[in-house]
Amino acid sequence: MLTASERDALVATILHLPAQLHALVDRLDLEQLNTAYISNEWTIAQNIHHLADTQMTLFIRIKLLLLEDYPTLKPFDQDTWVTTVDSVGPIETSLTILQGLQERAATLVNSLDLASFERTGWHPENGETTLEQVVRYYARHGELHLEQIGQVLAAAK
Ligand code: NI
Repeated sequence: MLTASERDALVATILHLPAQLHALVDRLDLEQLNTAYISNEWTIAQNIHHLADTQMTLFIRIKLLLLEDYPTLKPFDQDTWVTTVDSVGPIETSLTILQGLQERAATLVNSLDLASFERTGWHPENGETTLEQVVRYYARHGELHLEQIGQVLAAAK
């Protein structure tokens, strides 16, 4: 079972993401944000819009797992989601979403008793999924894209 200190670490990681993102991208101009410096990889702007899409989806999965009995966790196609018009505009929209969302997710996760993390649902591609797995991925997914944005920035130099 998840421990209280593991829960605390996940909450800290979740809370920390918006400031880490701002530190990476605040000084970049539109061209830097929208240039694919690594071929076949997303631009920094696409990474940020994708982060907002995915964190919203994962947040809803956390709520479903917490509040419903064995919910189905609907998959989504991340590659088509970054192609719609809302995902190619200024990144401030998605940074604002992430600022509020990470805070709400941290508040929610921090409030959960440890037994709640064993609640389960069904993901059509991944199979049986626990709340702990979704929360761990919620925290880790932010870190993965901080790393990916860092790699794009390194390639831009
Ligand atoms: Ni991702």
